[in-house]
Amino acid sequence: MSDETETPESKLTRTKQEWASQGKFLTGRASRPEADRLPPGQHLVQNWPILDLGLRPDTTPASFRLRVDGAVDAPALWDFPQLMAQKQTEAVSDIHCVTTWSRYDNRWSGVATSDLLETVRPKSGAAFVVLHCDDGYTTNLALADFAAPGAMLVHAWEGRPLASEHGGPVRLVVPHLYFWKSAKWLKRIEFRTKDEPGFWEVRGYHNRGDPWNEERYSD
Ligand SMILES: Nc1nc2c(c(=O)[nH]1)N[C@H]1C(S)=C(S)[C@@H](COP(=O)(O)O)O[C@H]1N2
Ligand SMILES: [Mo]
Repeated sequence: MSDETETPESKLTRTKQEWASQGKFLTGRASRPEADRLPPGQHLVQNWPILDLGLRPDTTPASFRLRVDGAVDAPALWDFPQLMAQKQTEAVSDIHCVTTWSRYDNRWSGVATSDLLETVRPKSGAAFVVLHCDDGYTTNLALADFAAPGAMLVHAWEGRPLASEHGGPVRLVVPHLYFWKSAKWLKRIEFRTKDEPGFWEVRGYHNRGDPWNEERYSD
């Protein structure tokens, strides 16, 4: 995984693309978060695995810049102190990775996406968000999913600065969707009127990624 140097078309990427074409891990059972905390086909882990393309950017709090642009009335460009000066939120949520591991009770600190939206004010036609990252990774979300309760720009985990291998200084966390939607090393949030599939979404992974509906792969 991430302990070897990998390009985006690495072995891991090819393997995960094969899983998508085979429908690997699908149980065919749907559920709801109110009924089952653990989504179908998932198993619990106690550690926190590292999953990414293996291109570990060296972004630091000093070099961090976050651009928020596209279909918004008030575009923003924040450095790390400016992000820390926004209204801060703490929340606890679970992680569900499409490779079948889930991790409960992660305590995040950062900026709620709902508060970001009040600051940048998406235009009426804005309906999608594309997250751009320092390793070249992208992922897309419907604006409603980006804005959902619990979604936040995270800079700390369990009260400590978010480690670089987990996407620090700043990553997105969208707890109600598979974790590939939770962009690490966030550098740009682009609001759009039209959708634009990201890195895994063009490689056979589902456009939305609801774990309780097993939206692992596109059909
Ligand atoms: N920038 C970036 N964000 C990313 C990825 C990536 O490769 N690059 N991988 C995604 C995937 S597939 C998962 S499962 C989670 C893993 O986050 P973690 O390494 O903190 O567990 O990050 C997501 N966000
Ligand atoms: Mo993943």
